[in-house]
Amino acid sequence: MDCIFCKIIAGEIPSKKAYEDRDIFAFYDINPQAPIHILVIPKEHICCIDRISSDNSAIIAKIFEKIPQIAKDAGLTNGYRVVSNCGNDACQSVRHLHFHILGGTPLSETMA
Ligand code: DGP
Repeated sequence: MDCIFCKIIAGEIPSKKAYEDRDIFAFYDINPQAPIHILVIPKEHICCIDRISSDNSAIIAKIFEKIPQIAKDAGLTNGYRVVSNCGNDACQSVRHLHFHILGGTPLSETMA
């Protein structure tokens, strides 16, 4: 499968890792949109939120259990935003489900 995030998980493309366990990988975004910008992804290839189901939702729950720790370890002590783009209208550019953690500065009040 020609998926850039699967290649990052496999170490075929270098990344700055923020967290890893059996099911989850987190790394710093190559094009940061905030002082701290981390992507959290399932190691299993799931294209987007549209493909979350009862078969894989335990991994999504685990991601959200780990996000506070990943944010804290990255120094985000004053809040952060979590975003996931799904599909064309949301400008999802990488079709491997990912959750952006953004913070390190006061963020915009608007989200769209
Ligand atoms: P989205 O637009 O929601 O699909 O976000 C995809 C993000 O992935 C975007 O912010 C840039 C990031 N990205 C794309 N390719 C790479 C890469 O090779 N390395 C890293 N670290 N981030 C990448």
